[in-house]
Amino acid sequence: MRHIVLRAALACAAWWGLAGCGRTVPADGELAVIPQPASVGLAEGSFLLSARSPIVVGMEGAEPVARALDEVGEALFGRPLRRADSPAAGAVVLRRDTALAGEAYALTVSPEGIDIAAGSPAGAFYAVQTLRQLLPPEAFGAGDVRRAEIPCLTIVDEPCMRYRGVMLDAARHFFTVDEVKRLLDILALHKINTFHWHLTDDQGWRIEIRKYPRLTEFGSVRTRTLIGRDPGGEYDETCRFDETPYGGFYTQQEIRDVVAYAAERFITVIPEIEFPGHAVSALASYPWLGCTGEQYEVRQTWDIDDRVYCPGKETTFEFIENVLAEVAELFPGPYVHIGGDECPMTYWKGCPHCRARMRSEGLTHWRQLQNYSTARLERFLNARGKQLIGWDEILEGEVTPTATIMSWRGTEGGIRAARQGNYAIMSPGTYCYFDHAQAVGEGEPLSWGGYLPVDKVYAFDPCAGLTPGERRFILGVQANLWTEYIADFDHLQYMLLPRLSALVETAWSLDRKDWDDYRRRVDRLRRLYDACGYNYARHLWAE
Ligand code: TNX
Repeated sequence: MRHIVLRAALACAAWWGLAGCGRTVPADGELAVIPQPASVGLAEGSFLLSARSPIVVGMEGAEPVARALDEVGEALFGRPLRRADSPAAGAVVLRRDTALAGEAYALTVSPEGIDIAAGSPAGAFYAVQTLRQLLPPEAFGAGDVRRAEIPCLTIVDEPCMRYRGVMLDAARHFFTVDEVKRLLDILALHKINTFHWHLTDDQGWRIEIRKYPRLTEFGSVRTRTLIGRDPGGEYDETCRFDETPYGGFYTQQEIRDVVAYAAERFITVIPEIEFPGHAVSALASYPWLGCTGEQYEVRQTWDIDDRVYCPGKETTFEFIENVLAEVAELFPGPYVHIGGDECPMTYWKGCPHCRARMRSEGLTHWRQLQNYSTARLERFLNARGKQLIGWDEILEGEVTPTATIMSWRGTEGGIRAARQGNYAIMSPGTYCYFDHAQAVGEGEPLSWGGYLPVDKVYAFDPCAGLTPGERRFILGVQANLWTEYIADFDHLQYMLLPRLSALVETAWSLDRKDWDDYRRRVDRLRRLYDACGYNYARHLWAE
């Protein structure tokens, strides 16, 4: 193969009249794409992509794809690629092929150029991400190569799951707009199509809500932060705190900016506004939201908190619906996540408003008070054209047939949801919690607990225990980055990579998973990580 490539490359270079001028980066000779494409057919020869290769946008809505190619041009040659109106020799052509499904693509590299046919611009975007992995990784970031060699081939590819997500908890620790954008770049490279943004929690409210300014003026800052492992409720003098006030939030303008940046990468953003639990930052801002009306501080430690919204009072629903109305406006995607996890009912049981609500609604179990609230918020969101997602706790008691379940306490919630006809996203702690340690030993940063090495991530089967009929209800999978112990973006990348590359083979190429082959391919991918300057768990590879 190698000599064929070389011969063709020389022929190509001669054809371009460029032989001998400038630096040419040779192709690797070995194909290594993650996630593994559905079919790869190698052909003889290679194509030399150069700064003179034009892009032909022959598909409506594919401008963002052309801009993604521009980024490739900038990384390789130090400048974007130019546009041409009609296919010419050496061009990269983007065109629609109605025979292909929405996210599917066919990428053909021949000595004459690159042809990208796709069912939609999203498919073409994924073809570009594949292309990036076919280019010599060393060339990325150099910005001064003249030509980059790509082997001739045809790749036909499409994902097996329609939901491929990553969640970022921006509440426990805050990540700037720039960092979120860099995260979105990483997700795009891995063909992730959903970014779940956890925006509120006990330790901080991170999204500007015009109607309730105290949420960000007051609720976005905690006066200090626990350092070290959380003892779970017992906070005595042995606990150490960083006494620096910690805060941050996104303005509505910044949210719009991130949503647009994600859309350019064919990533839908799902906002999460926690209700009725994980709410201390909201209650600290507006004490009337809680059962007792007491003034709280924004939480400074982790773990679960008893202080939750009061679903007995109408004013609580007025508040959360006003918040969700602004949120629904900001995020054009189909989903709004309302949390729903880990909601203790301690305060409800002693609250006259909650008791009155139980009576007036004819509820007999306390958990039904949460079911009542979820159903009410779902009606509100549906009326605004949105669908509700909640963590699997919303299945306790009863759930409406139309809510989507995010299964985190194992896959049981997702299985139960699928059996009763609710859509589900599989994100079990056992395989998808990237806040757990990926290695043991000295030098490993403090993590939440749990051990999730990359081979375990790879082994995840989200459809185990489901009949083919039930599998239809599994929309996909998601990795979760909870950030109690992840305080900066470098550390965040370390926790994410390379585990994300393992998970995406489940989301995109489940039937083609092969651990040994993945190991070979990820070795190539990490050189692209290096070239892009991403931080990852390097020690997982023997040099
Ligand atoms: C459980 S997963 C939580 C989070 C924590 C996480 C730590 C879920 C819905 N709730 O509040 O950050 O565990 O792994």
